[in-house]
Amino acid sequence: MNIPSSIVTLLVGIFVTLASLWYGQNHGLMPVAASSEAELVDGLFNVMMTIGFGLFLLVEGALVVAAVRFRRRPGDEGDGEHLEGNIPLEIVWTAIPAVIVLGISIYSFDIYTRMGGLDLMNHSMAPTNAPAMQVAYQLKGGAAPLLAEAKAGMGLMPGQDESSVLSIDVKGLQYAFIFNYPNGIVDGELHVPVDRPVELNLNAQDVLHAFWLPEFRIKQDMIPGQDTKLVFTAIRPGTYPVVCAELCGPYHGGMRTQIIVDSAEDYATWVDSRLTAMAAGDRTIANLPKPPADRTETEYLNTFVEPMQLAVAPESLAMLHAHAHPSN
Ligand SMILES: [Cu+2]
Repeated sequence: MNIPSSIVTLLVGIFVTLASLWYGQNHGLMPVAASSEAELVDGLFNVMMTIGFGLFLLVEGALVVAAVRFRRRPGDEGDGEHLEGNIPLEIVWTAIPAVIVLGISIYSFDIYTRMGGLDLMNHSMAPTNAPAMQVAYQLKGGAAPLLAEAKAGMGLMPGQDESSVLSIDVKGLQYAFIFNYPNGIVDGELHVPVDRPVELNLNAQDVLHAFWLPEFRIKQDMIPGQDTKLVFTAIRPGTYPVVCAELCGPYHGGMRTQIIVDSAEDYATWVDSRLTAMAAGDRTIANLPKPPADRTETEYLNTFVEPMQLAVAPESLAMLHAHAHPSN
């Protein structure tokens, strides 16, 4: 049977296209998408997986076909045919990747903009709490420049209402995240209501940390002396991990907590329960990694750092205690 090669090419093209489109939607590489930002990022990621899988099929397919079809036959001791250059083919395989890369770069910039990545351009941010850094910038540039005031990170999505934003301060320290809510609640876990933009103001107390929400597809450095921020909108109630993604010391691997996405009513109930507990005199920070009952915080933390001949930074403990006894 002799099928014309144009038909074979057409069939291969249809198969590769359909297989790539299917794989782009069914690769199963991402955890659940729990924020509106995650849907945008996944859209971009799926397009890249579609293109990448199509290229994989074409390249590996050509390799397998060539290995079988042009294999050395028994008794064939001759050289291969001499081939040199093919200008139209070279133009095609240069132009196609160029178009793909250009397309992905435009699409990814569009996603970045829609996620609020350019928000810091049109906002005047609260000044950083880093006098040393401001001085450094001012010495160089004279007038206080943009960088000392703007917070790097993701802002509001275009069109989102600034007045609806729930703003939470997050402090990273060896080895915990501490969340300060607007009404004075301090917690070791992040509680947010669903479908409402949340702004996290990130800061580190001791060393570089990175605040990562894998299910929300966002991550931001936490930098001592330089505030950063992340704005996101949770779209799926549930409990998801919060992970430190910057090697920050010997117990870095234990620097995780969770984000609890509640309905608006459940979130209000949680706020009320915490406010009631605080009014009753409970000043402890809930949900921090807990030392066993027979050991103090220092002893507990030292079990992680003693083998490395390191000490717990006294400021870290002071920070915990300052939150535990704000009246002192
Ligand atoms: Cu860390």
